[in-house]
Amino acid sequence: MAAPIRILTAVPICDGHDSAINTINLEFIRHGIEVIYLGYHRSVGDIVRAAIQEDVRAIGISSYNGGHVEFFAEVLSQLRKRGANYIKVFGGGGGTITHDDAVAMKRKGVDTIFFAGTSLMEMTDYVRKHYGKPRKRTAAKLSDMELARKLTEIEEAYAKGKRRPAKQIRNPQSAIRNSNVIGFTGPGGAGKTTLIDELVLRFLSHDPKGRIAILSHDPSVIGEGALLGDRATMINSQDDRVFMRSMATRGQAGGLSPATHDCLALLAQSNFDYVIIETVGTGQEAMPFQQNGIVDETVLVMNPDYGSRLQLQKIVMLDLADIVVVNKSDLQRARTAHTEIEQRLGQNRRGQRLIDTVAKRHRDPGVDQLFALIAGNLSRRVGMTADLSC
Ligand code: B12
Repeated sequence: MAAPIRILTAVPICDGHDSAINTINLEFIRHGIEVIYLGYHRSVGDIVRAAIQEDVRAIGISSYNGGHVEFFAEVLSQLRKRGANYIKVFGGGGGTITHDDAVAMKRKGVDTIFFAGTSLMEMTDYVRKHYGKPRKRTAAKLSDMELARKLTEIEEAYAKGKRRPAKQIRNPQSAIRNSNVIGFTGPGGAGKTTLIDELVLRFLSHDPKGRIAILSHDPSVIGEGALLGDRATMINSQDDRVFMRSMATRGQAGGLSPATHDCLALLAQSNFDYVIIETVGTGQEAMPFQQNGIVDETVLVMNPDYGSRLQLQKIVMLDLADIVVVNKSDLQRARTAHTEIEQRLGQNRRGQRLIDTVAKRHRDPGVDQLFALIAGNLSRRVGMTADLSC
């Protein structure tokens, strides 16, 4: 089976009109397209970086607040400068983009502009017809571009049922073992993505030259579309020192995709100081990181509203995680949640750490504590590896 078409959608900077793109995203997904949604109020740089890292075939921009002629032209110019003009640009903006504007935009290289009254089906057919097949691409100019393409190769090999690591991954297991890979899991809505974004801010300021990779997952059924929306939540991770890739689970249960392990191995042997992997929102039975050596540190992010104390006995990850986070600890039930989870972890006698955070709050002391703990644990691990190899 061919891998789904992947496209990126976004709304330009200073524009909060996201209702059109939300509707269009859903229609694309319903027709088997994987949509990486970057959100609204996004700069040209953010859009181009994301398109290259996600290795999409096209960028769809929804623009209502004016300035579209210049904005679309700048996206095209930045793509060209980075050697990525194989990525196509299209979009719409109801009646705010006039027919004359659209003519000028097409002259500058925009594929097409959709006007008010166009049916959703017409737009989906356009995407399938024009972006359905991979395009010939020039040699990758940037290392991020090369990496992005290799990740696509791996995903496509799995989609075609050829389970094999890409030729560039010689030994996926050893590649993963030698790096700082942190796995985040937990139920949907617990705030994993926001927490990761806040940790990224701390990693970036702690190490002014460091680079981070994020492998983020959202659910999908095999052969169907998916909304890959974690980038829309990210603020600090919109940075050239962060390489982020969004993956759909493509029919695999448990929180990760069939291609995750090989993609992670590739990232782990690339030049990143930290690799963060985020699962989809998981259920009680999920053990996403059980596969040999897949991560160095596991963090389970919980919502204080998990139900009764009895529910805690059923969450397998409470036995396996190195660190458990009660996020949204400003909520009323958080204090009770902390006590109950503390008692539950006590039964394991593994010295698992429990931390309360409010990830949505800037400079949250709980997130600072979590960052210090993860960074400390990982550097101890690296130290241990060095000792062992002596
Ligand atoms: C809904 C709306 C809002 C909502 C937005 C809700 C939301 N979360 O999106 C609210 C009320 C919040 C709002 C606020 C504002 N709005 Co307003 N808003 C609209 C409105 C009524 C509809 C836009 C819309 O969503 N249409 C639905 C889509 C599905 O249909 P469509 O627009 O016809 O688009 C078609 C195609 O173009 C295509 N398409 C669109 N985008 C894309 C993208 C891709 C990739 C593809 C393939 C296709 C595609 O899809 C449709 C197919 O038929 C328009 C007026 C209008 N009738 O267009 C004004 C309008 C866009 N808003 C306007 C203004 C001025 C504002 C405010 C500045 C008002 C204020 N003073 O506060 C704020 C700014 C908000 C912000 N932060 O940016 C002006 C813009 C003027 C301009 N640029 O020249 C308009 C045109 C109203 C007007 N006549 O004055 N707005």
